[in-house]
Amino acid sequence: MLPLIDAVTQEQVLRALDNGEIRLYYQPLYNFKTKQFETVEALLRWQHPTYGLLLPETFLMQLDAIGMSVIVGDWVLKHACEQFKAWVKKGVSLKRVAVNLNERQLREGDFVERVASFLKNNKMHGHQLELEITENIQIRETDVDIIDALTRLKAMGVHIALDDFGIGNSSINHIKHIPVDRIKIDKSYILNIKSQSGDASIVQGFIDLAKRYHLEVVVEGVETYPQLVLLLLNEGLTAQGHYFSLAIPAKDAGDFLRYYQQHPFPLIG
Ligand code: G
Ligand code: MN
Repeated sequence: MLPLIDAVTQEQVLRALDNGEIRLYYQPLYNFKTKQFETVEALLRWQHPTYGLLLPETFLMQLDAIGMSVIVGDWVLKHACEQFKAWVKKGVSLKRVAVNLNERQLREGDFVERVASFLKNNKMHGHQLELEITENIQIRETDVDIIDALTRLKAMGVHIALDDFGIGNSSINHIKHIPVDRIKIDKSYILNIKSQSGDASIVQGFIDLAKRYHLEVVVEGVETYPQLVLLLLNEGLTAQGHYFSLAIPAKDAGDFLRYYQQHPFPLIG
């Protein structure tokens, strides 16, 4: 586990956004059915002058504590949409860009309108954006405002993914009352898979469950060929992980996508 960074001020965060220390990396997701990288997930990184390259888990709580999570969340949405548009303009064939949401963003009264304006400003269709909701955002059936916002987003064509599936205590409940398009099985399950371990059957159980609810499945954290073999046994999955690509800067992600539009991804070797 990385150390959490010390107290950070609003000014420092604004400056870091401004001077490019806080930036987006992108990780492509491979669809086994179409054999294409159809989605990229935008992932926040902070190239910190003192601490080096920081992953979001080391600073998101700090942002939240100083009331900056909505500002940074909106910044991510805006930049991911702009990047998507720039790729499309350059002829990269990409179905959608995925963005991680935080709970406060989702609870803002005008969130749906803000998403609509980011889409409009970048001439994007709703279906070209995926919003990932993490399992640790507790959404109850009584959270009518959130469920209403998600329902309106879905009506705009926006895809909704349930991130970190399986590690929260409400995974199954969530897929029952949130309008979800796909689940992303948490990487901890796949990282632990060794032959015949219980985790392989848990992953299979999640896949079967998703099928019953007609949801797409993304398996996260695929790093090795043996992990991939398990996934090849199921049809139509999408996979994400270091086996395919790390999260990489936008320029590299564009090159990667363009290359694999023309060449099959070598699943073996
Ligand atoms: O919670 P979420 O699924 O959005 O987290 C994505 C994080 O997981 C990113 O920081 C990304 O770099 C990391 N990640 C992506 N693929 C892999 C992988 O194959 N192995 C490991 N250990 N981490 C990964
Ligand atoms: Mn995610």
